[in-house]
Amino acid sequence: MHSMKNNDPEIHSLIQQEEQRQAKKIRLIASENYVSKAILEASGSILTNKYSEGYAGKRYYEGQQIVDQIEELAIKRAKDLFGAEHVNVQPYSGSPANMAVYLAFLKPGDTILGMALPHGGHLTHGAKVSISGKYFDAQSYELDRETGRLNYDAIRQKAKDVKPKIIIAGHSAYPRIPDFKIFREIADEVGALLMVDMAHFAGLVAGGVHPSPVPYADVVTTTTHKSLRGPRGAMILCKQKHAAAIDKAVFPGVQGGPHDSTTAAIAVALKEASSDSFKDYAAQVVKNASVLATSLMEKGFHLITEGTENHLLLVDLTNKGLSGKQAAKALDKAGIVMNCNAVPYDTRKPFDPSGIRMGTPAITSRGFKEKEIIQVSEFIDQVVHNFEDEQFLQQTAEKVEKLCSAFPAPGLEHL
Ligand code: DSN
Repeated sequence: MHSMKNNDPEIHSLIQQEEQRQAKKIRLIASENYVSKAILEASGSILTNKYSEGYAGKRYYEGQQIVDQIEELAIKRAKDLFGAEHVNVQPYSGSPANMAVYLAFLKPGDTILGMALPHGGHLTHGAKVSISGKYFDAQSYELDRETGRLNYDAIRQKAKDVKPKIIIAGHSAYPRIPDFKIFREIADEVGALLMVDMAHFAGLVAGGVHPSPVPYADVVTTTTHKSLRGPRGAMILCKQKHAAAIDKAVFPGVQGGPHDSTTAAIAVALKEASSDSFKDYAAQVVKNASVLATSLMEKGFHLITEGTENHLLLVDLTNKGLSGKQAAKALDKAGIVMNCNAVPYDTRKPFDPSGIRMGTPAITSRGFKEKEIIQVSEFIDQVVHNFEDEQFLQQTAEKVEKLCSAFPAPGLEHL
């Protein structure tokens, strides 16, 4: 970043500080990761100079000889990796991707049915504060009060009651594997389309350690930067019969020109995700989450659904005597970064809920395995019990930094 150092030392210095932060902390935000140097290079390439509204062979501006090939390669790689009939790689991120699906199939006021936000749904699945909840009649299903799991009988009944045009599965804070076949059956019973937002677990699907929603869903949306370990972007995968509606909804419906540098970086990420080493990575992500869950439960932590089958854990801290925000703040000071999170039927407010969410994609990318995960669980346990002891938090941060220094993160090996 020599040019930036000369041209804009302030931003240069801030990015360097962020590099240090990412290198020295245990990053457990379930939706974050470390991308490879190759993906960073594509993201920061001269493709950022190009405008390319439209699709390959049908652009509004000229000079698309190279960009068309890049976008077609990204699409081919996504189709091959996920077995999809049609893929659009242009959405800027997950929220615009989901908006495009609604635009493709809905009119304002139509009914959608998604998981309630406090139960692990995403903002764009119909939360009242989101356009998805303001422009549509957004109905929601909740998790079972006893088990914390999806209750398919209740979802079926809700679908019959509200008759949605779209049912949304795939969630942001659900530690279990949804049954896409049952969601398909429910959608068929009420004449709805099935949309699966696989943003969180796309990398696990790519790595073959999570069932794929692609055979069951009319449309699958995903970000590319979570467990899939690509750049900040998104894709929409769909059946061929929906291809024209989806493409038209992305452009010109929701967006203008695609970010070609991101498209190239998505293509690189998809190549990486097709490798055998990515299969090993995905398997280790799940193994690490499972070990972290077991180790925390042994220490008296209450995990929603008593464990995990994917990359994330949701912990209710009520029995530990501190809130999710208090825990997340203390852990951050101790070098362990995660987010506070509502738990199902939470009695606390969303900004200071009862739980914390953590995931293993990023720490697995830097090579943490079972031994390090046990160490992480011990750090978390100790911090939760000493959350007001600033000196203890500082000492833990030093231990965290030492552990991290033995596991250089992808893209940050130069530090
Ligand atoms: N913000 C993401 C998450 O953390 O789950 C979802 O978009």
